[in-house]
Amino acid sequence: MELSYVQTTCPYCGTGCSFNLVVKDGKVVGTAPYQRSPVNEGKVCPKGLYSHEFINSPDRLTTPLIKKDGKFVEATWDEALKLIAEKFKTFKPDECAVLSSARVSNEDNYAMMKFARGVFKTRHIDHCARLCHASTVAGLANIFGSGAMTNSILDIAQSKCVFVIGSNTFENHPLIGRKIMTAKANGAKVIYVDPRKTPTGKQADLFLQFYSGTDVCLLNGLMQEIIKNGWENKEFIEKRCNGYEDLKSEVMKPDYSLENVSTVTGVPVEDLKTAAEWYAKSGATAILYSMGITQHTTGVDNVKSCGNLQMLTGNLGRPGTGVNALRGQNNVQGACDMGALPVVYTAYQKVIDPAAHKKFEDAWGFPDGIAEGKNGYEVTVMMDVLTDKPGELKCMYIMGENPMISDPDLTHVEHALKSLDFLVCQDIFMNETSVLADVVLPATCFAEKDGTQTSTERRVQMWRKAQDPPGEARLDWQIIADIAKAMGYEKQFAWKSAEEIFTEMASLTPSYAGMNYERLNKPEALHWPCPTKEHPGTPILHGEKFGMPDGKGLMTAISFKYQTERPDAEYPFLLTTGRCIWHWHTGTMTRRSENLEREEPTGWVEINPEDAKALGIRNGEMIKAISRRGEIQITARVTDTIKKGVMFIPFHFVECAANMLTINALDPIAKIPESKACAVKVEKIQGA
Ligand SMILES: Nc1nc2c(c(=O)[nH]1)N[C@H]1C(S)=C(S)[C@@H](COP(=O)(O)OP(=O)(O)OC[C@H]3O[C@@H](n4cnc5c(=O)[nH]c(N)nc54)[C@H](O)[C@@H]3O)O[C@H]1N2
Ligand SMILES: Nc1nc2c(c(=O)[nH]1)N[C@H]1C(S)=C(S)[C@@H](COP(=O)(O)OP(=O)(O)OC[C@H]3O[C@@H](n4cnc5c(=O)[nH]c(N)nc54)[C@H](O)[C@@H]3O)O[C@H]1N2
Ligand code: SF4
Ligand SMILES: [Mo]
Repeated sequence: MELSYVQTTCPYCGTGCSFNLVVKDGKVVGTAPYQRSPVNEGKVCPKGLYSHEFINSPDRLTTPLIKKDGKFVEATWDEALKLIAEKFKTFKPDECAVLSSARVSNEDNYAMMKFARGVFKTRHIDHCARLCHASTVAGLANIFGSGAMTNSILDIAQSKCVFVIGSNTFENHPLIGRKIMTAKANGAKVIYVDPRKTPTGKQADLFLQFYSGTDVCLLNGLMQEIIKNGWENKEFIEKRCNGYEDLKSEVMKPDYSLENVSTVTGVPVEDLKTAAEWYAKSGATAILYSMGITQHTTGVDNVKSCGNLQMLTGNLGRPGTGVNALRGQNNVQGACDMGALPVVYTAYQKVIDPAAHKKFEDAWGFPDGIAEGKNGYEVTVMMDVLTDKPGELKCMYIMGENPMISDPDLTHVEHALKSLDFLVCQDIFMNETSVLADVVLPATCFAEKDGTQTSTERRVQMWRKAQDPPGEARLDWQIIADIAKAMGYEKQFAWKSAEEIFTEMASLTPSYAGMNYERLNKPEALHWPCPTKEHPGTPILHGEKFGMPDGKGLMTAISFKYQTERPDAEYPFLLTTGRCIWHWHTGTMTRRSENLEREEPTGWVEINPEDAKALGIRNGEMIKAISRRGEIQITARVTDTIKKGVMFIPFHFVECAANMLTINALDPIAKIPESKACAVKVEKIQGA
């Protein structure tokens, strides 16, 4: 039988690799290399390689499901749409909240944003970027005027010193990890800062193993050492930055002497000295960071500190430098760009700006107006409002998110979601959240649709349809449009294709204005900002000036603060959480992939051998991990890759869900939860 090949973009991480889907008899049966993408040059990681395995899983949702007497029964689209439209119409505007999705296309997110603001007329729209890079979006916008990765993936290979902090690049952005190795092969030094010696750490020339939550202390210490030695880039600071004196007066405090920093972080003084010297003197140092920096109550502070260090050493706006915030989900950059956030329309046009509000109101022409130009609630705040202010939020429409595994303190999330009057979930699989829904809607996955997604380096790339959806499943944007039409908004949702949505979106979105499907349909695609049809796109930001009103970057004094919950006599260990290479978040896709599930069939807790010995715990033993929020049973993995006093649990596994333990403490500005630091104890299971 003949095989056909459909080029597409990976549905997993923000690296944005391309590959071919192999199609036989109208069904996707495998993946094959696509050599011409400059991002991954035909290579993929295991998730990309096996991304065909979940597509035709027998568990795919194939018809709408309506809950009757506590049980889901199959329904027709007509029944489901009628019920949803009738119910949705009964709520007042701000009683509804929407979770959009970093898993779906730009077109799907734009449709959901328009639905939230124009049909629900609610201010409350957000998505998982809140749990992820909310600190980056807020922090970098504040100091550079733009909240995105400054340089491109290819550019990392040109770096002379790669400083990786709080990113396990080799497991979580493996094809970016490959660029680090290219830089290393060309003579770059790699410095790795993490509580765990991960596969990324194993490739480093210098590994600073430190306590979770002490990032600002460490970064301020490096800055003090740089200034003491006169290694700062005076010309860059003078010409391109404001705030140097503020920054200097903070980091030169005795608190950040290398001796003090060593005590707080647990890193030897000599290693801190070497790091500062390599960093400042390389000529082109790139910072790569991800969740180890952002997921803290000090997330915005941590992000700004990374910016401070790069401004101090003049490592911005040139090849091989930059503040490279590695975005996580395949389209989290795009979902933010599309305005699936409570404070902005597309391209970060503020909802509180009357001109922006009017622009969208006029363009969309809703007969009865769009949501007031006021900020809405973040995902994490929605959950708190649901439990703390009964009756304020009553209805939720969730597309492609699974907060019942991914949000902090799951007991709290369960209370929150159960208090809703009406919940609609739209997904490709039944998940831990949709079991709580009143109606579940079957969506199409990446292999069944055309559309665009925007990778971490702001590169906008295409998805291409390779097979028909299973059963009655519909396109995400189509479902949103069907609901809108059933509620009386025919004209505003009359799109016939994803391309039509893109055209409408681009006309309202300055950084995408010069893009269209024809221009994107090339191996290298385009990086935003791309303001005109002639513009070649922008791989590196901040070349000559920053996006601030006076064009200057803002250095800020950041003082070190500990995390909300520190270990104590009762809960003596620091718990951090994260990922492994084989699995994706809440496991809906990777746990349905035979080859991936076989590698890691369940979760574990990493414990340092000295701690394990003191507790009498053996490698492979089932134990209890307990926090003030809850407890789980989980297998102990005794390993010297983790720092003494720290424990690590991957959050992918429902049977030992890390988020039963995590704390719902939020960064005051970004409202991101502190997923990377709370206090726990572990116990042997009696009789085991
Ligand atoms: N295989 C796989 N890849 C993924 C994902 C996945 O689920 N699976 N998810 C994607 C998504 S959405 C995201 S956001 C990215 C996340 O990518 P990463 O940020 O790389 O992922 P994490 O494992 O959450 O955390 C990174 C590292 O932070 C370290 N860390 C813990 N606490 C601290 C701290 O206080 N400070 C510092 N500096 N480091 C600390 C952890 O030990 C871990 O090695 O990955 C993306 N890629
Ligand atoms: N403890 C702890 N918790 C964390 C983190 C951590 O490091 N530690 N990391 C946080 C981070 S960075 C993130 S990004 C979040 C991720 O959290 P989530 O976004 O909740 O996790 P996913 O598993 O990616 O869930 C996405 C859902 O989308 C569905 N889906 C996939 N494709 C499609 C599609 O095309 N259409 C539709 N409609 N649905 C689709 C999937 O089946 C799945 O149910 O988790 C956060 N939670
Ligand atoms: S590195 Fe990311 S984008 Fe590339 S194949 Fe792996 S999961 Fe997909
Ligand atoms: Mo993420």
